[in-house]
Amino acid sequence: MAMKIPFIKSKHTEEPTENDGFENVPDHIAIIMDGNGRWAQKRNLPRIAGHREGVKAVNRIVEAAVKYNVKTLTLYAFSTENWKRPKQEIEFLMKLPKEYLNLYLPDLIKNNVKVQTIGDYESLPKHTKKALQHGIDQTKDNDGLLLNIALNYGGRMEIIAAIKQLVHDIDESKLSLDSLDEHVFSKYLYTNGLQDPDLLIRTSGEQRISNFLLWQLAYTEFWFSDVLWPDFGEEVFKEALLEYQKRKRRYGGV
Ligand code: V0D
Repeated sequence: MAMKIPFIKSKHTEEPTENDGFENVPDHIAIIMDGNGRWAQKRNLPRIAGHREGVKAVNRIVEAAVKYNVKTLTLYAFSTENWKRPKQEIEFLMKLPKEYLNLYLPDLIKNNVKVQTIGDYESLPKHTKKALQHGIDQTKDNDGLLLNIALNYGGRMEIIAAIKQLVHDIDESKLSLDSLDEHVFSKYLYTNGLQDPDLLIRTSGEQRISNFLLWQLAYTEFWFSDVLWPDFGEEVFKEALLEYQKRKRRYGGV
């Protein structure tokens, strides 16, 4: 018989955290937050209105992830391909980390959430880096949910960057080619130290991985939803958890 786990203690607050009896919650969930533009289009609003609404959905899912005791949440916020978008849209997007943190940093701190980023951080605008650095600094000692924001991230680029560093280390005799294996290679990725995602969620009906976490998704369960990201919330998130639980049960018996 499967055991119900009605309460999970949150380390920070010492308050028991309700998790609705979910067992086998994925430790690491990655999400491709798609459908913001379509959400806006349907309402005759500019695309940026969809992005802004998407920020609220991020907050809902962070809160749900805390509640269900997820350890790591990796959100695909901006891809290396997104630089091809109109300049005005990019400028708006680059202000969203600050907008998000202005609204929600106190909640993140209260909920013991640690903010981190993966991707090419250096080529972001200065003001974006400043906002991110503030969020990272303010939450660096937290040990609850890891909120991992993929920003200026591309999976192929990540692998190339890893290989460059790896070859450099071989040149400097810090690494021998003989010792190279999957475990060693993964240390050169942005996700160094993180476990691979257990579950990938993509919203808005598209069923592709779009250059997200190419190496890390090798054994990940995929779950797709037609719901547009700005409409995403705890209810749909729970559906994904339930489906994940079912799949695990099926394979667990074999
Ligand atoms: C736009 C939908 C939160 C996807 C969500 C460009 C695209 C809203 C953040 C964020 C974005 C949260 C915490 C943090 C840094 C960023 C965010 C971007 C876009 C980057 F520490 N939403 N969000 N960042 N969108």
